[in-house]
Amino acid sequence: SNLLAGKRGLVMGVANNRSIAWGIARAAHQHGAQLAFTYQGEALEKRVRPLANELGAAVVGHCDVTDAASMDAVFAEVEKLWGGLDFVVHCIAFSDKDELTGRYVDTTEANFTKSLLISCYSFTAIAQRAEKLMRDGGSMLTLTYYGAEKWMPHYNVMGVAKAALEASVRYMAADLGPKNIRVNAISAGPIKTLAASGIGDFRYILRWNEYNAPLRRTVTTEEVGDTAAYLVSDLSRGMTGEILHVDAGYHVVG
Ligand code: 0WD
Repeated sequence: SNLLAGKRGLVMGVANNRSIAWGIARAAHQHGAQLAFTYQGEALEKRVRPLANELGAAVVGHCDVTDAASMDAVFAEVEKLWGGLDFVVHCIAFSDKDELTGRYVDTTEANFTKSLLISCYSFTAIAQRAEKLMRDGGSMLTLTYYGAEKWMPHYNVMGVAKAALEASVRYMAADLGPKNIRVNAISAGPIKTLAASGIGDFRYILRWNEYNAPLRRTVTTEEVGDTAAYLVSDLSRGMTGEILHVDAGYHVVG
């Protein structure tokens, strides 16, 4: 379709072809969006460049969200490329794998700080930069998980980080609404990605969702992508500060 024709979107957090960010990019591309990707480090650059080429997307450079200069640089690239921006998709999270098992209460200060910085504050830091380029309004989107709302086994500090991320969606929606910039999140059901493989007993969580979600299955990155296309499009123009569950309905039973 041409739902997103004329829209320019920055997609952050493609690691490989299983990434949720890649599912979102493909959906946005199908609906006519122009895209730009960032990558984190040289190892991922090798994976991201061919994926970007598949969609005719630009690659605007290395971005590590713990390095403000690298964020400034990619937004400067976006401004050079397009002169403005219509949407940004944030698909970035991190916790030390050793703390994605066992008890939350044992979280170290160092990993707490790093997890919250990368998984929560980075969306705010990106919003600060994207706001300047969204002169005609825009849409900002992040990814969250049900572990923000309820205790989930092994999710630990990530659950606390996602709760903070969801709160930041509401605060930024209020701050940026007067500029017609909308801020929303998708709460995705579990999907086997690189990041997810760090979570203890992840296969059991997938199986549990298959047995218990209303649709009796898990979701795909394509399904998350289709909802993302809606959220970055004008079809959702009356929505902001929303957390939409794309989880085969698990949140009504879990
Ligand atoms: O079940 C799942 N997979 C779910 C994921 C369910 C619900 C939500 N999510 C969220 C994640 O928490 C994350 O916010 O979706 C988002 C995307 O995650 P993903 O697609 O599951 O995982 P992946 O393909 O690994 O992409 C995450 C990427 C990183 O990959 P790795 O695995 O190399 O850490 O986040 C990026 C990196 O590319 N990332 C960073 N980017 C810039 N600076 C940084 C950083 N410091 N750290 C991680």
